[in-house]
Amino acid sequence: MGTPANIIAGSHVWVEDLEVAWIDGQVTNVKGDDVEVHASNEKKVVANLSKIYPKDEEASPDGVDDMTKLSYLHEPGVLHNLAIRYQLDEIYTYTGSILIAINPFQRLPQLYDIHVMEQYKGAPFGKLRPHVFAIADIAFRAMMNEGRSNSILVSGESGSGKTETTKMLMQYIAYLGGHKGSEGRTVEQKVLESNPVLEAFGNAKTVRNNNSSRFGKFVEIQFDKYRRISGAAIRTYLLERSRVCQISDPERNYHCFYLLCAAPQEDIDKYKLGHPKTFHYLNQSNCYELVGVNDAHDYLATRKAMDIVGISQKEQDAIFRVVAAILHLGNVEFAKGQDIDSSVVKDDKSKFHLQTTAELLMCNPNALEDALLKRVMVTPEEVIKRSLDPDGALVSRDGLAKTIYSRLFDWLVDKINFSIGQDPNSKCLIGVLDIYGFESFKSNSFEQFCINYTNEKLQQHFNQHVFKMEQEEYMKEEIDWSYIEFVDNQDVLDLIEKKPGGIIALLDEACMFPKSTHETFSQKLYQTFKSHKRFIKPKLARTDFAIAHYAGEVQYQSDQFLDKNKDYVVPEHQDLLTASKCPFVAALFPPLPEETTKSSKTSKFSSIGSRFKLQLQQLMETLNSTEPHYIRCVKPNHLLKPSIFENANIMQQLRCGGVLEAIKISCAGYPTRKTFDEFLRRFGLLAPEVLEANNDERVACKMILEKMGLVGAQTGKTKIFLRAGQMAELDACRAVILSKSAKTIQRRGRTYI
Ligand code: AD9
Ligand code: MG
Repeated sequence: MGTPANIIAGSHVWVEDLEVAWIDGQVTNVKGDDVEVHASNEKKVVANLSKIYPKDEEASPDGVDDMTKLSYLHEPGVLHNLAIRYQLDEIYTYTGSILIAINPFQRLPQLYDIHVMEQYKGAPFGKLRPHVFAIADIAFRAMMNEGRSNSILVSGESGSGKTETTKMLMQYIAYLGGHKGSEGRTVEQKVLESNPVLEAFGNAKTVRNNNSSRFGKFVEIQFDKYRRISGAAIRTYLLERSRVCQISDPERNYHCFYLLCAAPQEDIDKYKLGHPKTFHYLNQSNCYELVGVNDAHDYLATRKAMDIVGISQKEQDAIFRVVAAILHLGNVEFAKGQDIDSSVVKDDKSKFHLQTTAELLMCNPNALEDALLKRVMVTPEEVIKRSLDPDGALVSRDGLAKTIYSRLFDWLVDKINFSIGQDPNSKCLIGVLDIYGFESFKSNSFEQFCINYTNEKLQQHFNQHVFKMEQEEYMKEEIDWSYIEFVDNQDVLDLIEKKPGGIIALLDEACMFPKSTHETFSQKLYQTFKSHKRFIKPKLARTDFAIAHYAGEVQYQSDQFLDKNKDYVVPEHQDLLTASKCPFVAALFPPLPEETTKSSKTSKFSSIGSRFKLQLQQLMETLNSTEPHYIRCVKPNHLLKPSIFENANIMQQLRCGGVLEAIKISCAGYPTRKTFDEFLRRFGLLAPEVLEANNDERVACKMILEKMGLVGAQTGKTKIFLRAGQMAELDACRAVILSKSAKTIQRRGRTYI
C-alpha cells in the first residue's frame, strides 16, 4: 500500500515507532536501504527503506473527510488523518461508502439535533460532513427509490460505540419514516423505547464498557407501500448467561438488579430487598454504582419505557418479582447433610432466602428445596431420588437462576415484538445490526468462541461485498486487474461450522456421549485438525486450543465448553416452575410435550452452538437479501476518556475491520462503471465523429476514452470502467461543450427574432 517512495535527504516521512505506531520526521541520510530519520520527538531513527512512507506536506491541516481523497494512501496517512480530525471533534470519516466512527467519549448534542437531521434529509451523499445520518439516509433513499431492502451493519470492539450509533440510526430512520402527528403510541416510538428496556436487562458494566451489551441485536424496521414504518422485529443473539451468577471485580451484574435495589421503598419492602452488598450475585464485585448513572431514576425510567412498549403494570410487577427472586435464590447456601454426598440448606438466613424465593416465584418452598438438592434418576427398574452434595447443589442453584433469567429476557424480547407488531405485507425493510465485536481476552471460553465465530461470518460478508463483488465484476468483464490480496476466511469458517467434522459438530458429539470430558473433546480436536493451518495446539496447554482468526490468534480454554453448549433445563426445575401459582412464571416454563419429557430424563440435550449457528445462517440470509452499508466503530483509547487517541490500538482495529483493505480497493479499483450505451449517451457528444462513423459500441467507447486521454480507464465486455476522478473530468468537458452549444442556440434565437 502507498506510493513507492522517492526518498532522499530532506524528505518528510513517516517511520514506524513502537510507542505511537507511526511518527513523522525528516530524512537526514540515506545509505543503501537504510534511512536515517530525525523524528519529530527529537529521536534519531534508522529504518529500512521499505518501512518508510512519504508524508504529504501539502495535506490540509484539517484532514480529508474521505480517505480515498488522500494523496498518499498508506497506513500512517490514514491514521494521521483520523487523528487530526478527532482532535477537531470530527469523529466521522468516510472510506468510500464505509463510515468510520471514532467514539468521542463525550456528549456532542449539536451533532445529532433535529436541525442536523433536517439537513441530512435527502442531501446527496458526500455533500455534507460524514455522518451516521448520511448512511441512514442513503439506506432509506435506496429503499424508497428501488423498493429494495437495506441493512446497516455496525461493528467494532466492545466500547467502540456500536449501540450508541445504532440508536442514532434508529432515531433518524424514525424521523424519516415516522407517522407525524398520529395519535397513540407509534411503531417507531415503541422501537425507540425498547432500547432502555432491553438495556436494563441485557447490558452491564464490564471493564471495557460501562454499558456493555451482553447480547447481539438485529432490528428489522418494516415499511408499508407508502414507505412509512409499519412494523418492526427485534432479534437477539446469545445473551451472556453466566453473568447472572458470576461477576468479577470491577464489573457488575445486569443493570436491572441494581435498579431494583434502588426502587421506591414500597417496592423494596414488597420484594424484601436491601443494599446490593447484601446479595451474593452482586457482592462478588465491589462495584455497585456507576459514575453519572442514577439507579433510582433509571428504575422509574425503565418502568416508563415498559409502559410505552406495552408491558402492563401486572407484568412489570411479575418481572421485577422474578428479578428479586433471583437475588434471593443466590443467597441460599448449602452445607453437608447427614448422608454421604447429601446436602441441606445451610442456616436460618439461607432458609429465609429460600422461603422468600419461593414466595416471589409463587411456588412451593419444599418443592423448591427438593429441586435444588435432589435429582430424580429413572432406571428401567425404578425411580430413585438421589441427593446432591453441597457443590452439586450450588451448581443446581446457579443453573436455576441462569435459566430463569434467560427465559425472562426472551419473554421481554417476544413481548416487545408482539407489542410493536409485525407487518406481514411489508415488502421492504431496513435492518440494523448491533452485535458484539471480536474478543480476545486472557481467558477465553465458549462465549468468546461464539462471538468470534459471529465476527468471522460478518467479516466474510464484508469481504464478499467489498472485495469479491468488485473483483468478480472485473473478472466477469475481463478487464486487466491486478489482484489486491486479502485474507479470505472461509477456511476458519469451515474449521468452526463444517458439518460433519467442524468444531461445533465435534462439540455436539462430545455433549451427546455421556463419558466425554473436556479432555477427550480437546484430544479429538487435536487429532482432527492436526494439519489445519488455522488450528493451533498451544505448546504448554493440555486442553486449550487456539484459532488463527482473521483479526488475530485467540486461545480458548475448553474446560467449560461442554457444559456451556448444553441448553438443558433440569426436569426438576422445569416441573417446579411450571407448577407456579404465578401465571407469568408458569408461562416462562410451558410444560414440555410428552415425548420430550420421557427422553429428557436420559441424556438428550439441545445444543447452544448448533442453534446459534442456525441463527447466524438465518441472519446471513436476511443480510444477503439486502443492500448492505457498513459502519466501523473505533474505540480511541482504553481509558474511555475524550481526546485520547491511541495510535497502535486504533491501527489494529482498522486492520481487524478490513478498513485498510477497503481503502486499497476503492482507490486501486474502478469506482465508476457505465454500460457502453449509458456511456455513449452521456459522452458521445465529446466525439461526434466517432458516433457518425457507425462504430460498434465497444469500439466507439474505446475511441472516446483514447481521445480524452484517460489513462488507466478500461473497456470491459459490456461496461466502461473509470478510475477515481475520471468521471468528473469527463463531466467537466461535457459541461463546456453543452454550455457552448447553449450559447449558439441562444445567439441563433436572437437573430431569428
Ligand atoms: V459493547 O460491544 O456493547 O460492550 P458498544 O456497543 O460498541 O460496546 P457503546 O455504544 O455502548 O459501545 O458505547 C460506549 C460508550 O461510549 C457509551 O456509553 C457512551 O458513553 C460513549 N459513546 C459512544 N458513542 C458515542 C457518541 N456518538 N457520542 C457520545 C458516545 N458518546
Ligand atoms: Mg453495545
